[in-house]
Amino acid sequence: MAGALFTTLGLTAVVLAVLYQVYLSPFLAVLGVFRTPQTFGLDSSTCKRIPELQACEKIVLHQPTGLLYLACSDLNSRLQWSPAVDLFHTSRESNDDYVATYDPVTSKISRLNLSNFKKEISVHGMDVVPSEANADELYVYMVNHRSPPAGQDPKVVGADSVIEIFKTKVGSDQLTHITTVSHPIIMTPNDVAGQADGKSFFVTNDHSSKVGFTRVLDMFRSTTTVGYCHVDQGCKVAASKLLTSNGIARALNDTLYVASGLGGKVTVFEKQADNTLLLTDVIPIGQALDNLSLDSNGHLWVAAFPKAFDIIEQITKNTSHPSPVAAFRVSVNTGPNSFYGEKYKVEKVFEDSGTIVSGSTSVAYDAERKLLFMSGTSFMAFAGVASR
Ligand SMILES: *[C@@H]1O[C@H](CO)[C@@H](O)[C@H](O)[C@H]1NC(C)=O
Ligand SMILES: *[C@@H]1O[C@H](CO)[C@@H](O)[C@H](O)[C@H]1NC(C)=O
Ligand SMILES: *[C@@H]1O[C@H](CO)[C@@H](O)[C@H](O)[C@H]1NC(C)=O
Ligand SMILES: CC(=O)N[C@H]1CO[C@H](CO)[C@@H](O)[C@@H]1O
Repeated sequence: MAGALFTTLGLTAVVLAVLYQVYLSPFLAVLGVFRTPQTFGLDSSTCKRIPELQACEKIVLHQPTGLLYLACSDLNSRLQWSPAVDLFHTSRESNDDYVATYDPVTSKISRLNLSNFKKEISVHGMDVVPSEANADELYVYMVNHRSPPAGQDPKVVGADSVIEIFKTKVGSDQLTHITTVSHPIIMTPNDVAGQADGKSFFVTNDHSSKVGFTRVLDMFRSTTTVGYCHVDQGCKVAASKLLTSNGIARALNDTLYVASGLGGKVTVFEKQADNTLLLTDVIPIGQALDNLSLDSNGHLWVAAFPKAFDIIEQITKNTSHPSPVAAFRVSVNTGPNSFYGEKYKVEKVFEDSGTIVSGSTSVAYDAERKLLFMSGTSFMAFAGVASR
């Protein structure tokens, strides 16, 4: 009997060890539970903080002018209403959110006036795309986490999230609303990659349901999707069975990159003629990831969290809690290793323990002016980075 018991115990230990190796260990590694963040690549003397711009979750660079478009909120509102992290402490969406431009040359911040739009906006992911007809005209695609219709409890039904499409001119202080796209496929939108026609976009869903326990299981299962929507034709699922989809970025040749937040990797897709996405590559990064952006050299910039639990603490509880940050640059490998199957070169450009920059969720690189911009739920900063 004792022999059988030991065999059972031994087997259980083996099963647990295998489970640990296969599931938990890579997960804990990505989350950085045992990681000590490095400190390099950022110099506080060349960094500038912009205290007026707080809680800006997404920044988009307009490369020709160097102007930045930011989707911002207010620290306190973020702790009250953040559907992506199950914060519904108020029954209504935040009414302090706004879109601003920032000019790094003059340091001028302009809050944009939303015209033809009477509702509230609760921002999250955003994309700014020059129109294919006129490069001075920009389409702005925005996630809007609206509150559900009156009488419905957001804790029960979740947010009524939609994508808003606005139009603006480069440098203008006015965003003119074109349309609201609401569809069941836009369920838990996180980020959006817009097309130059002002009518269509890809959107990532960061969970498989708006509320409930299945959202916890989403951390371990490949359950999230990327949707494709066209204002005249509706939406469809463009890619599915993805792990914790987060930021999305589109290259001009219709390659799309989707960050897998807890997977610590970037998935690469080619857009097909029917607007579905074909998975072509997976780029391992090894840290919990957030938003992505492409620079004009075709390099992909990835904002990452060396210590995932610190950013969770900062986003959901204490906006002053320091959260280490890192940025990675991904380029096509042209060196000798490309022969051995390393198609992409992944470089860590900087890492900081949270003293200079803390909790950055979005990074954008101006390759012409050699300026790196970072924004996060609790701050914004920018730094000059040597070109390599
Ligand atoms: C915003 O734009 C509308 C329409 O042009 C205008 O009536 C309003 O005064 C503007 N508001 C601000 C604060 O500029
Ligand atoms: C598409 O563009 C990206 C970014 O410039 C580049 O890295 C990638 O190799 C291109 N893909 C194809 C299939 O040409
Ligand atoms: C928030 O974090 C800061 C920095 O670690 C700490 O000093 C402060 O006591 C924390 N506040 C709360 C309410 O825990
Ligand atoms: C588009 C976007 O903002 N995506 C992520 C950026 O970072 C915040 C904070 O972690 C996330 O909540 C967003 O999902």
